[in-house]
Order: sequence, then C-alpha cells, then structure tokens
Amino acid sequence: MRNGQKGSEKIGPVEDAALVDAFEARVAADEFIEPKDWMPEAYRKTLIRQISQHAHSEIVGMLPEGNWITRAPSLRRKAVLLAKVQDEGGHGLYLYCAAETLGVGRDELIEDLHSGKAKYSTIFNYPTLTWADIGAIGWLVDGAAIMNQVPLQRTSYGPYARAMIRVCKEESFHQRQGYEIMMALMDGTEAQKAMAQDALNRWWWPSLMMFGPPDDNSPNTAQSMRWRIKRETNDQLRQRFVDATVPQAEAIDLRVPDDALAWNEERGHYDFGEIDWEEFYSVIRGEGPVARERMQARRKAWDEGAWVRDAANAYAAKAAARKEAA
Ligand code: FAQ
Repeated sequence: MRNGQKGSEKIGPVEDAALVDAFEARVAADEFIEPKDWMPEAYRKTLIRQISQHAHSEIVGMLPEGNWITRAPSLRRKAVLLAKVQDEGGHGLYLYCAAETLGVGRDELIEDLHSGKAKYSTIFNYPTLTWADIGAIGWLVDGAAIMNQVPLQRTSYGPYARAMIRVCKEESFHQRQGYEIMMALMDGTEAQKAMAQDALNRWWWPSLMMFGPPDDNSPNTAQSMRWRIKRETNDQLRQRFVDATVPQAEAIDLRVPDDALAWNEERGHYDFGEIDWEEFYSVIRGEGPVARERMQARRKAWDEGAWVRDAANAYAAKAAARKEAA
C-alpha cells in the first residue's frame, strides 16, 4: 500500500500497490488510460485540474477576440474571426466533456471558474487595444497553444488526447490567420507597421508566460511528466516556441522586444531575457489588467444563458419521458 501523490500534496488516499504498479506499467508502455480504467486518485485530480483549466482558458479566451468581431476591417476578416472565436468555444466544450469523463459535473467546474477557485490562462487577462492585437493573438497566443498542445495529443488520458487532435488542427489555422494579419500590416503604411510592432511589444512576454513557471518552480511538472500527462516540461516548450517564432518575426521585419535575445550556436537555441515572474504571479492572483472585466463578462453570459439551459433540460426531460412511455 502507498500514498497517492500530487505535486506538493503528499498525503493522498492509500491505494493498492498492485493496482498502482499495473497502472504505472500501462502508462510506461504508452497505453491510453480510459475513463472506466482504474487510476490513482491523484492522477484523476491532476487531470480534472489541468483539463478544466484548459477548458476555462478556451472559453475566457473567446472574450479578447470577440471584442473585435464587430470592428474587423473587412467582411473577410470578420468572417474569419467569427469562425475562430466559435472554434475556441468548441474547444472549451470538448474539454469540459473530457473532464466530465473523470466524474466531475460541468456546473461544478463552471462554479469554480466564477468563484475564482479555478485558474485560466494568464494571457487572457490582457486587453485587445487595436486590430493588430488580433494578429498578435493568432500568431503568438495560438502559436504558444499549439506548441503546448501538440505533445498533449500523446497525453496518457485517452479522452484528453483525442480532444487535442482536432483542437490542434484548428489551432494551426488560427496561428496562420494571425500571422497573415501581421504580414498584411507589415506590408502597409508606417502607421500600420507601428501598430503591429506595438502589438508584438505588448503580447510577447505574456505569451512566454503561458507555458507556466520555470521547471524548478513548477510544483506539478515532475509528477505530471512521470504519469505522461505532460509530455514536455514548461521550459522545453517555451524554448521551442522562442526558436520557432523569432525567425517568423524577422521574416516580416518585426523586432522581438528583448535586448538579451541572441542565437546561441553552442546550444542550437535562442538565449532570451528574464521573464517578469512577479507579473505572472500577480496575474495568477487575479490582478491582471482586465481580470475583473473578464470574470464579469463570463458571469453575465452564464446568468443570461440560464433560459437556454432550462429549455434544453425541459426538452431532454420530455424526450426521456416519451421514450419511457413508448
Ligand atoms: N496561467 O506546476 P505548474 C489557448 C498555474 S489554451 C494560469 O507548472 P502545470 C487557446 C498552474 O495551473 C491556453 N495559471 O502547473 C486559445 C498551477 O496552478 P494549480 C491554456 C498557470 O499544470 C488561443 C501553477 O500555476 N492551455 O490559449 C499558468 O503542470 C487563443 C503551477 O504551475 C492549457 O491549459 C498560466 N499561464 O502546468 C484560446 C494547456 N501556468 O492548478 C483563445 C494545458 C501555470 O496547481 C484564443 N495545460 N499556471 O493551482 C498545461 O499544459 C499545463 O496546465 C500548464 C501548467 C503548462 C499551463
């Protein structure tokens, strides 16, 4: 018998050693764990935490871009942005479904978001001030999301891995549409070029924070890597994102706002400057520039959508009663 472990939470339910060993052997053999399979309680809890926070990020992440749908500069841009924001809503729904397979209810997860108990990505607490921010979000935020989510297609929990396959296909389109907005602006007037550069200046560092704290300060990474929930660490993914994105900036004459950025021949990677971790933790604490507005918008949408949920429940109850009577 042994204790389940979750990050710093060392005391968990006592579990049968044979079951734990069989579970760990399956994970080590790269088998997917499915909802009805036995799993350690701490594994289940870690998944609920990560998947639900991922779902919340997708749903809250609709707000910064949704803010620009009515102000997109052309019909084409509006149609593309509308489709992208709808895709993010869809990602949130797949992810809530994946979390539900672990025995948690959606209402409970949403309640945790609205009460501030559950986290969502820090990146969505920054405002979208100009049209170029929509380009920067697609290019950088979706770009960072893909970097993180491609390895999650091989995460050890089956429903999460399968959700990631479709999500990654859509995120690739999102990243390209964002970069294409930046390309168009950098091909435009001096004012448009300045707008694109300003957006990069504001979104660069928060995008690097999306990957989470440095590995030596990440309480969950070691256990999540052992259980193959995470397939790569926060720092590995952040480095890969920098390496992929800097040449994209250079290709369209944008300057990454980091004086310490330099190619390191020996490492075969870019060196980059120190991230402002104080800012990261303050945003996590709910002190981000538009954190309050984001939560107000989500609570309002939830309250105003109550009639839709009531109607859907009433319809489902009627359909079930009809089936019973037949
Ligand atoms: N923001 O020990 P770690 C998107 C928390 S999707 C807020 O390293 P872990 C699509 C972390 O939860 C973006 N909190 O944690 C889109 C933990 O707190 P807890 C979301 C953060 O889980 C694009 C604590 O800090 N993607 O953008 C952040 O091993 C455009 C300690 O950290 C995912 O969620 C952060 N940035 O690693 C939508 C991907 N970083 O829970 C619209 C799946 C860390 O113990 C428009 N998630 N924390 O209280 C993951 O890969 C992982 O959960 C990490 C964090 C890498 C985010």
